Amino acid sequence: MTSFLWGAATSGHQIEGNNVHNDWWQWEAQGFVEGGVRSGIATDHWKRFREDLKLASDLGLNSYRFSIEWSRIEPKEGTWNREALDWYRELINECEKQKLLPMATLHHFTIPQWFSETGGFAAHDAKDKFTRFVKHIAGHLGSRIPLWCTLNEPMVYVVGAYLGKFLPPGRFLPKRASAACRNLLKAHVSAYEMIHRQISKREGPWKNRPLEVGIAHNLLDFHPDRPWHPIEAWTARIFHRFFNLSWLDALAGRKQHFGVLGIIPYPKQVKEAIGRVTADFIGVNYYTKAYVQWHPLAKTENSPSEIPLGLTFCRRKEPASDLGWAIHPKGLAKMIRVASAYKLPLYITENGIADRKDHMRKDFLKKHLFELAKLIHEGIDIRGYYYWSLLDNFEWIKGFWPRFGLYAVEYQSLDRTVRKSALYYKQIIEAHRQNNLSLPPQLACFKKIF
Ligand code: IFM
Repeated sequence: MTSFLWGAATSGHQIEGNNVHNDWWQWEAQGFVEGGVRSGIATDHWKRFREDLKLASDLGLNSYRFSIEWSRIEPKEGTWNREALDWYRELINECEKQKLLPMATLHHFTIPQWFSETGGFAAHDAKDKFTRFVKHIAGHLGSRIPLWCTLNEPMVYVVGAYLGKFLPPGRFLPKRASAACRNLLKAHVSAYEMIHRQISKREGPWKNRPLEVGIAHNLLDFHPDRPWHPIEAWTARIFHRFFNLSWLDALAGRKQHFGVLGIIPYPKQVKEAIGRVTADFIGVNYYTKAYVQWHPLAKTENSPSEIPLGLTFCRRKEPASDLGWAIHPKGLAKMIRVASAYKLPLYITENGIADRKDHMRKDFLKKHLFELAKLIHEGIDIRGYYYWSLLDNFEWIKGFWPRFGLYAVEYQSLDRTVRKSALYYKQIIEAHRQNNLSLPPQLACFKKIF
């Protein structure tokens, strides 16, 4: 019997600290993060990972999603760092000890500085360099990792790096955006094959579980800001197709459409992805909705000035997180339905809220998990839920102020304190377990708590 995976997710650069060999480290030094903040030692997870995994297990979690930082493993091109590999080996040992099934992500926004200097994922040989790293990891650590995300949020990555300027290199370069989409798909397909090829012998507590490789894909529920406005209505549909569907179609072996007419040139098809399915599951990262705005002259924080379009993530008076992202649980159900049309198993690889005071998180969890329970009850094959994030962490261009954690981190002392909402999450997990429910969990179990 496969039990439902209850997890929390993190990423290397956001928690480990001292990732001095990646592009973010350089970008932070150039002052691109709000207030000139730098990731520094972050949450010092590099030293405290044992304590942190124990905290995860204290909440009753049975899985942990983390990323393997390429720049630590290969700080210079072709130089493999043994110590870093050993650290990840220890992390996996600790997962096993704490009974947390590991889900590893191989690219979570950061890239080694040397790779960025050769063009990163916009360069034609990106796939080969990434695959070399994947081979190294799969060969050395793979036998004990049953679940893999080759890429985290490839569309957020491309938009942030080459259109929206919130990830390095942070320039408006539509041709590179197009090339990066294509190369990321090539890299994914190659990593997908490499992991399956390289890991023949499985070991550890999950050795009998099928090896599953997918991506963690961010889906946004797009709406026109003014429903009557024909350009906004049309653009919302185009963005849905570009941002949400293009990767799902590509993973399903369908025709790829990584372009937007008049903005992002359509790249050539990646032949090796056509006519075959290159994912064993789809990971859904869901947070909020996005209102598309057409304003030929105005410039907003979220709108690159080069195009007359902007995005906002909530309307005035709409309940929203500290980051101003609308709380919209129905959107989770909607996006799961979109992904489920591709007939692959699903994991909710991220869902969470920035809520420093912890006064919205409990309700957020309750409403999103209720939507999830209904869909599982309907028969949609959803195999796990990972809350973002286990700990407060470095929220990229925003710095440390957004607080997503089940555990609050006090950045002076680095003390971790459990949030009340995390105890609520624990209660849900316990109730689910006590009812001894196999998948799909019965709604009754959730109703007891709701
Ligand atoms: O912190 C990020 C994470 O790195 C990717 N998904 C969204 C999270 C919240 O913004």
